Amino acid sequence: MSTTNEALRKWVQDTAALTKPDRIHWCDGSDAEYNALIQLMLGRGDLIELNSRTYPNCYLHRSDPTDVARVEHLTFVCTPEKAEAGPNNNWMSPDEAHQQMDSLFDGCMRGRTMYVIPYCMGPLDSPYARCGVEISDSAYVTVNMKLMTRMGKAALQRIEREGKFARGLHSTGDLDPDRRFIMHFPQELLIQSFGSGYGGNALLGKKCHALRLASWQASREGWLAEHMLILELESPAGERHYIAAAFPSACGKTNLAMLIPPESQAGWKVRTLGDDIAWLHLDANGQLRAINPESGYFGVVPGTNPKTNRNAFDMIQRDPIFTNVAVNAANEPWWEDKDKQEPVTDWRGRPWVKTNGAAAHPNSRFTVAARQNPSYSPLADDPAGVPISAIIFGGRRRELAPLVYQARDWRHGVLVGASVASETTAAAIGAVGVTRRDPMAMKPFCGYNFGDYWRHWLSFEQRSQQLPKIFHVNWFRQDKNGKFLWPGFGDNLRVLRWIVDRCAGRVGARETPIGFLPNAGDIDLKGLDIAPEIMESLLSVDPTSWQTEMRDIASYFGEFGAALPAELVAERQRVERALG
Ligand code: OXD
Ligand code: MN
Repeated sequence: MSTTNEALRKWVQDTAALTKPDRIHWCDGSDAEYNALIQLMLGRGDLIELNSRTYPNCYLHRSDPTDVARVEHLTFVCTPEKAEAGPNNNWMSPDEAHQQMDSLFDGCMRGRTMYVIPYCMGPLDSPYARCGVEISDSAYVTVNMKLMTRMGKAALQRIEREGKFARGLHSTGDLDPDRRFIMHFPQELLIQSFGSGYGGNALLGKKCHALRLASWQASREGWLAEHMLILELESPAGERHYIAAAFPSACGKTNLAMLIPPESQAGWKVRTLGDDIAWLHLDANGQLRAINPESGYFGVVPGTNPKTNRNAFDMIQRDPIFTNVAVNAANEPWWEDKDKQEPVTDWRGRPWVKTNGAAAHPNSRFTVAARQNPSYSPLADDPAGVPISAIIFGGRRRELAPLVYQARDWRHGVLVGASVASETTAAAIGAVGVTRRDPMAMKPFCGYNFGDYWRHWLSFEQRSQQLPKIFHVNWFRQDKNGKFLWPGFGDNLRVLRWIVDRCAGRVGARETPIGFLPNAGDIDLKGLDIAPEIMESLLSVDPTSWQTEMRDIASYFGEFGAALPAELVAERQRVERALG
């Protein structure tokens, strides 16, 4: 197999000349190809078959113990000018990065197969979708790309029709952490990733293409590429709203996108359009519409159980690839908080001993096709996407941020998004539980200067009269003893209901300096055992703490110098003044 697209044919040829693989395999995306690759990896020990009676077609991959999460410190944006990448990114000049990567890629595929993986991010027939080609020497990456994207022949046909595609070159190299780099060249629509076989570092359609390159492209073309889930909320009367929500990695996007209403909320339905990435475009009428560029989930496994997320739990009973989970005596995948059983083998394949810490790696993952989700919305395949009523930002914050508040307008909403802070999680290498600014949950994923990115967000105000309403939520408030104040999970529906009621103009609110908060009694607490004083503290705004927060935001914004939009400075000052 080859291609009629001359640029692609030449790139494959040049890449083969550099990396010197033994074989080149053009992926067609068929099930037969997937099954053959699974067999190949089973034969090599790269995959382990799990109990085929209780977990049919499920496999376990153990990654190198040094290669278990995204590596933000080794991820670079390589633009001609440093200011284009901004203080929010590591920067290297394109010349230097190319030189360094060329020497790493030189001969790195000797003895290996080079997979050419054409993929489409978004429904194949959507004008909002974009194609890419990943070249990789990893069969694990290839099968994951089949689950996560529309991969193969049809994507190649679209590339041949349109002539446009992003290029991603990946090699696992020798997995040496000192020779590991994830480079982005936005102006060349090019990604180069070396030395990691793990998720967001290696499945280049996801964070590298659909967020870093796409956010840069979107800023030039007038749309948004965001780290957001997309869900459909249907009321008992059949009214439907579509909500996009941005939370930092491992803060519950998958759980919210697959929410199961508690018994007391009979008749409400949540359907999933996406759990990680949204591409948002204004249509001809000024309505913001969203597509999910992905077609699979790469979700965090620990904590998934029938109580926290029955849909996710059910959808991974067959067909997923598990990465870095533990195994029980019945050769079934096991992870913390799955059930009361004991693991026998930990994520590294060692006999399980309690003193070694978690049996499954805290960032262990499942990869599964989105259609397996019981709450999957067929609208995820609609080329026109869905109309968004509300955008939600949120973070993991023990203190300060109330359960929910609404920005007073779009400009204030941009400030709320730009001010998001959250405690770090195991999704990236580094300390866990440290609060950091993570604007729009895009800190690790924005492919250009945040100052320019916020300006781009602000520009939507001039382009539409009917933008979505913007909200902030915090499911993670704790008391002095570290106990969560809000039950979260299915009960978050109660907050979503207030949000759509606000969008529909059906409910009032209390105006505060930080935005609109629910009036007492406006969040439906039927069937929930929560003390009134807890609700009061979940919905309180302490002006002194918020003044400190506003000063902290000012000092963070200061890092962006002249790139910081004046409107955002003025908006922050307005809120600070209102706090007294
Ligand atoms: C992810 C992440 O894997 O955000 O989605 O790290
Ligand atoms: Mn993510």
